[in-house]
Amino acid sequence: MEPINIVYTCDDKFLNYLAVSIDSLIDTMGQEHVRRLSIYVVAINFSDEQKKWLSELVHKKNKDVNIYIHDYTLTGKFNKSPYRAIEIVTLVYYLPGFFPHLNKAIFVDGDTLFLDSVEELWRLDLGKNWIATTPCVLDEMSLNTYQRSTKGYFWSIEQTMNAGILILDFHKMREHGIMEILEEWTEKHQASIKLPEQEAISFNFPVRKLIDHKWNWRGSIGFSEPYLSSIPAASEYSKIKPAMVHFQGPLRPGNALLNSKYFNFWVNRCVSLGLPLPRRKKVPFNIFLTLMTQDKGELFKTTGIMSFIDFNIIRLPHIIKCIVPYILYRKDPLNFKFRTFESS
Ligand SMILES: [Mn+2]
Repeated sequence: MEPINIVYTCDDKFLNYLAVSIDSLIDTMGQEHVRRLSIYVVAINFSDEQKKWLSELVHKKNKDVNIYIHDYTLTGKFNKSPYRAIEIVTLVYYLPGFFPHLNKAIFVDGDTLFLDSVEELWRLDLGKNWIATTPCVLDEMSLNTYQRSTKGYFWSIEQTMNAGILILDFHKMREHGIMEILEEWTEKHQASIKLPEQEAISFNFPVRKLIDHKWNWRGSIGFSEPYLSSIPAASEYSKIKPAMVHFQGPLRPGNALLNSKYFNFWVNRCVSLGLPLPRRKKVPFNIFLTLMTQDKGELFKTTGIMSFIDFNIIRLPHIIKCIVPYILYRKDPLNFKFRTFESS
């Protein structure tokens, strides 16, 4: 049977996220396909102890699953960029070189949680494309706002992308010199880049095979790009039954104290792996305001053209309405009910 290759890039500080993602990946595969799983980790600054712990975790779960750890040392590449993790997020360009024997892989971000078997996604036919991605935003309204996050220009929803999950045809990447194209573009534009690898891929390869949103669902707690969209689009998004949940910083289950279904799934897995739960913090008032906003589309479409003061005058009624709930949230964050788009 053909192996199913999953690749992660991760630095030592995110080992808990990586472990939870891999744990959920194996658990959701099912007897029939799990032995096909080969997990590749590009590991930055991992200690020998950490590598041993991760390998043992995988083999304890299933002795037939392979895990390969490829050490990587940061070199200070693209260091004119204000984006601190640029070298880490652009490692995806180099994967075909790191793993010369592989012809195809699914790249997965570490801050993810699988809820369904990735085998289904592995079967997606890329056609003539070297890459498949999920769009970042949901509708034209969100596109207008998203536009302001970059120097480039997106002319369609499909052109935007979120790099939480990518299907990569390594063979085509080598054949078409994709690494060289992306590296050269990033080198040239590093100083003004905002989302390094996403912009490099989006602007150089605007047409890609699309992956269904359920494979990179970012709706847990309303604080991510899908929520810049209109209420109808966000509401449709909320009905998706996720096959993989991608947590969005700064609101990740490892750092924010929030009452949220998928956060709790993550926390439970983290604890079951014997990992200490990170010190999580209560969210500040400004983020609380965003989480409590019902009509996010209306709110966000104005932010780019308004001053900070005008923006807050306009939402003054919302701010006032949130004061008492915030006091309640501060008292008991894990039982505070947020209005989220998570289906129950
Ligand atoms: Mn992520």
